[in-house]
Amino acid sequence: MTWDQNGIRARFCHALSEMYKSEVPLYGDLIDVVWEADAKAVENSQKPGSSPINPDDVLPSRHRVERHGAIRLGTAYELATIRRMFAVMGMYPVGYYDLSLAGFPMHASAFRPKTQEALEINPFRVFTTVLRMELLTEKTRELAQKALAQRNIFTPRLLELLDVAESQGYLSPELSTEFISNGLETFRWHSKATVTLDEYEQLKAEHPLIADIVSFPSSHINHLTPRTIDIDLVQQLMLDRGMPAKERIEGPPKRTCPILLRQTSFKALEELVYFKDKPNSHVQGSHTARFGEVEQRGYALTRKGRQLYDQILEQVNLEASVKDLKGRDYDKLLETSFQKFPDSLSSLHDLSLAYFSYQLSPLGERSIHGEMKSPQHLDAPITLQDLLAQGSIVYEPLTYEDFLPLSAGGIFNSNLGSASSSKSLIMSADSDLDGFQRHLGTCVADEFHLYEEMQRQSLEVCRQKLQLQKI
Ligand code: OOG
Ligand code: NI
Repeated sequence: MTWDQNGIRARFCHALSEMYKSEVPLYGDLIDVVWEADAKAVENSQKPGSSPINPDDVLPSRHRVERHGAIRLGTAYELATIRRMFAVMGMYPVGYYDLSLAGFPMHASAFRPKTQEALEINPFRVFTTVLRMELLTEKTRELAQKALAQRNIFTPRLLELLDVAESQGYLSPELSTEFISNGLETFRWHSKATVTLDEYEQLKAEHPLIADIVSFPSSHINHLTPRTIDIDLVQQLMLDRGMPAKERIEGPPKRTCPILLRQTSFKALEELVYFKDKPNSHVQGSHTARFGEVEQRGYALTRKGRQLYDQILEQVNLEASVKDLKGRDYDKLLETSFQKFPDSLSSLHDLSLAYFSYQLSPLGERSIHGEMKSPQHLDAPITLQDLLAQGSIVYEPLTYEDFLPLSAGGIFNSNLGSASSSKSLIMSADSDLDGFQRHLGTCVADEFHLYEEMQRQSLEVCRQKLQLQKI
């Protein structure tokens, strides 16, 4: 029996996309806009003087199916169980995100595939936050605990299937199909709240996200984000079509060599909600939770690159707040400040600011087939620099597969209602990786380590092909 975790992940991602399209029609419109923008970007790139984009890199590849989603959980049980569920689809927790830094009583990890092959097939990732009960006031904590204890966001059949998958090590095709349909229920929107309107208001007054996490019977997916190759074009098309787009794109400025992640979104929808009232009756109210988002992914930065990025961004934000710069003025400052960040492939490589994958060039390939004198015959040890200078090895940047929720704080915030009243409690909190991992039941992987391994392995393949002792 072949155990096709990549296939289940791809099918699940597709099914989720179909479900979300029916729940949030504007998401379907956004997908159309992304298709149009990508096709235009490819067309523009064929014009003289532009650097051409190979349509094969965009059209049939991972870009088309690539999505990330976000869910918010309430308890350790929910976190540990979602870990088991994602593991069936070959998705594992990578990175720890302390959201108290932005005033949210939550911390998070991203579940995603870890290997290059799995990412190539379908890089579906889900940013998963969990509430930090200890950061709530006592009254709200009690209310949250009571409401969360009464729900199970997983169907009984899903829990059985997790046991089967874990005990036999795979799911048959029939069970995989059942797994997908049951799994979707965890992410589905429900307009019937599990709390009263008063309780909802109390939760919301402390922080709107607490109300979003605690008040419903599932952990509804709050956005599902497609990837584009030209986010500036998508932003323009969204505005042209009168979609309720955010004013500016979050993340680094537009560059020749894109780095990390740029994101924009359209505003959260106001949804009709039926709150609990007297037995068997409901009162109507509303909730804003779900929004549309689009992203453009750039290169993965090394720790050194990330430090430089954070440092520049911090200076920008400081200066912007002193001078009260917003919108275009902020973007201008961002652009000029980021001129300090090298913007050519060779400088990013030579200064170890980004991660790369190495490959033999056609020249390098010929050398191993004996058509050229192969480098191992040289006496002196060969360095990577030598091989690059000879042209035997070439490199391409690794894509950033993770998140920037704090730089996308604008997105988080633009989609929330009123500000928090317990911010001071949250703002003074320490991060709690240990607590997160304890609740998760496993360690989170270090994202820098994963990229470094990919880089190292690609070089190792080159070394073996060239039959060198060492590079
Ligand atoms: C998670 C937001 C994080 C992103 O793209 O940075 C995220 C949330 O709103 O729950 O999806
Ligand atoms: Ni997102």
